Amino acid sequence: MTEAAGPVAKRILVTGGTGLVGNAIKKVVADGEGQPDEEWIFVSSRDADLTSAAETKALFEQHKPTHVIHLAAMVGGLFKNIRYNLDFWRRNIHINDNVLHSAYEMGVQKVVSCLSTCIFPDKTTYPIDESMIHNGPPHSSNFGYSYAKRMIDIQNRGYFEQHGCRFTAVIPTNVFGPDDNFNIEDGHVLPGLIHKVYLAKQTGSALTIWGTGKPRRQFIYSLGWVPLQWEGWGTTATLQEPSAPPQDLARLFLWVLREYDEVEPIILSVGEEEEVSIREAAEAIVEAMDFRGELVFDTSKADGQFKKTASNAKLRRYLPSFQFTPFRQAVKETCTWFTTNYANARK
Ligand code: NAP
Ligand code: GFB
Repeated sequence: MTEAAGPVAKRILVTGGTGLVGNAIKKVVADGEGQPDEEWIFVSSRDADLTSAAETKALFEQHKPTHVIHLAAMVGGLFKNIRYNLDFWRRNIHINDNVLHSAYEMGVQKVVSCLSTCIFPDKTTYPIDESMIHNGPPHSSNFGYSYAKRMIDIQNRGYFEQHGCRFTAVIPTNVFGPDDNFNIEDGHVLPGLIHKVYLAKQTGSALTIWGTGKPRRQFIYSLGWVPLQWEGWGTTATLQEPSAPPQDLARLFLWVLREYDEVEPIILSVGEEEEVSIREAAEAIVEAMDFRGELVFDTSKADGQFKKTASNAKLRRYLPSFQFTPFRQAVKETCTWFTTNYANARK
């Protein structure tokens, strides 16, 4: 997908443009937040397999981007990570090296890559901040993904020191929203539980929550609000008009791309006080979907990392008045999106 609204000064290539975060950025840009001097190009694995150096180079030569938002990655929830740590490491290391090196070779002015708060040390003090990435081993459940993501920070520093490149990274907490991967076995907890509630309502069965429900997470909404007439979904969702200016992760990406000048990464997170337990997250879904059945905890399943409470103090220093959509409202919108788009949702 390419969008240009005027004389183009920036050609922005978004890798992973068909995923949860890529789709949210696409919607925000399509909804009028793209600037006249920007051309946006959203690509997926169908345009190039970024584990291949040759295909990555060809993609960059085709589009000649001046800026890159690098989202493409092998992504998954706790249980997919446990099963495929080696694949997470190898694929993501190849993807990241190919993208960053092609960006360097093509003279790209700025790259914003995407890390994750799960890359921080498991044994740590809280809250976690940007200075702590390399302090100790990540949680063992996702060491492959985490070490691969940490190496982006190493490469960014290297490209800056040796070549003066402005390659940086953001560190979001657990993301959710429309266009997520709702696959129960492979996906993250919120889309997985939304899908499970949807099925449990149909069959009149209990909702099984994996683990104890005690681990804690900070969730960030991908989108902020959903345009009522977004045609890309095939169906029009019935959702609330926003009462406040739309916010959240996609808009933070636009801000980082346009205004954040550090090579050092920045955590994109709601406040520490917004952290919820998995049980509370499940209860928000139950309420949003009006599920009346029983809740069962399958404690034979892993809990994963207990918590990764992150500080958004750095973000707040830059954007003191930035507003996040309240968690329950965002969950409600996501549940509505999933039920409305069930036929076409990734699951
Ligand atoms: P997602 O929905 O799974 O989307 C992944 C994207 O990467 C898709 O567009 C996919 O293309 C593309 N991709 C995967 N392998 C590729 C390959 N070999 N070559 C080219 N493209 C490839 O992921 P997401 O949740 O939006 O995540 C976006 C970024 O945010 C990732 O870097 C992830 O690590 C990071 N992040 C995610 C979370 C979260 O909770 N979801 C939290 C923190 C950070 P296809 O559609 O063609 O498969
Ligand atoms: O989102 P999630 O899979 O990943 O959440 P992480 C896992 C937590 O939710 C664990 C519980 O405590 C699970 O026991 N849980 C309960 C469930 N029910 C379910 C369910 O139906 N599905 C899933 N998936 N979990 C991931 C990392 O960690 O965070 C990734 O492994 C990635 O690498 C992502 O970075 C952001 O938050 O534990």
